[in-house]
Amino acid sequence: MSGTEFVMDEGWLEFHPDPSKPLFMVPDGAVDAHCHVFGPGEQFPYAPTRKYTPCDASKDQLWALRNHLGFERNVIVQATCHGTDNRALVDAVSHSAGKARGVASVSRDISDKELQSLSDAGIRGVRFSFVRRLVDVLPHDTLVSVGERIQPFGMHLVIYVESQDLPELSDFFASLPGIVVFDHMARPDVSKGADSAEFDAFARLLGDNENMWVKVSCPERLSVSGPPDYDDVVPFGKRVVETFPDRVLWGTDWPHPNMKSHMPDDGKLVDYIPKIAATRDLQRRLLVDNPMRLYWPDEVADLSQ
Ligand code: 0GY
Repeated sequence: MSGTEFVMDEGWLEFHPDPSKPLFMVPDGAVDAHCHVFGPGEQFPYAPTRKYTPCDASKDQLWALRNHLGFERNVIVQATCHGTDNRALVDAVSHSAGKARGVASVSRDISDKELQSLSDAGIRGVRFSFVRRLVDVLPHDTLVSVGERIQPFGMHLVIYVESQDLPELSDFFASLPGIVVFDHMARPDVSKGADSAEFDAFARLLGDNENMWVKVSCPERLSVSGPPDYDDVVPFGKRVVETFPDRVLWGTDWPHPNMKSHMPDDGKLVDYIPKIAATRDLQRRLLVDNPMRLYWPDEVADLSQ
């Protein structure tokens, strides 16, 4: 499909052209554990089933951002606009000199051979979205089946869900095998407050299930008070980081798909980190120890010898 021209959706914002240099210096070896590559569409066409057409965001642009922000590694997450065609993701991970791992999207009929080849390429997780505006079918059966089949490959599940759907889905998520990572704190309604019944229920779910991890990412998506401080999201991130310091991850979410209100300055997003992880110890666990354990377990084992 080379030569296909993809036109970014109207109302879409391009990623920040010139993010500020963060004032907060991330610890050595920090991992941006949630970001995407998009296309380029001409080389890696977007899925016919996609709900949006993004702006192209290439691996080289991602590496430039990584270096600018002071990070060392990336976990690149397959976004719904690429469907289950993981070629752009695999291409980026394969050309990262070991500095990136990936989270793919797969269909139920994926073979063990294909899973093995994803694993060989550096894919460590499989993502399912329950966000209704992004997918047509909520993938219950597929998730159970794929969740079981990925375990021998050392992969885990990543789930994108919104808080209003958690009461209905929590028992189901608790029945899943292996590590289960929630994107963006399962998108709480921040206007309700971090001590709301809704967020208490999410904290209880995490407390009851030690296999569950959380990305404390995307204040820019969740905030009502808005940029650059995203103050209303801080109590949510802080609560999760302080209660579950060994099961949290952080990511930029670059290039910020579907952000229509504003486009965040990625440097300011990095400056948000010490507000939710106030000590060097919490920062190191959030940005280095946890993502290394999940995505580069072989290197962590080497270090401890
Ligand atoms: C995100 C957020 C979004 C989109 C996707 O897979 C996706 O298309 O992840 C969103 O629209 O909230 O995680 O980057």
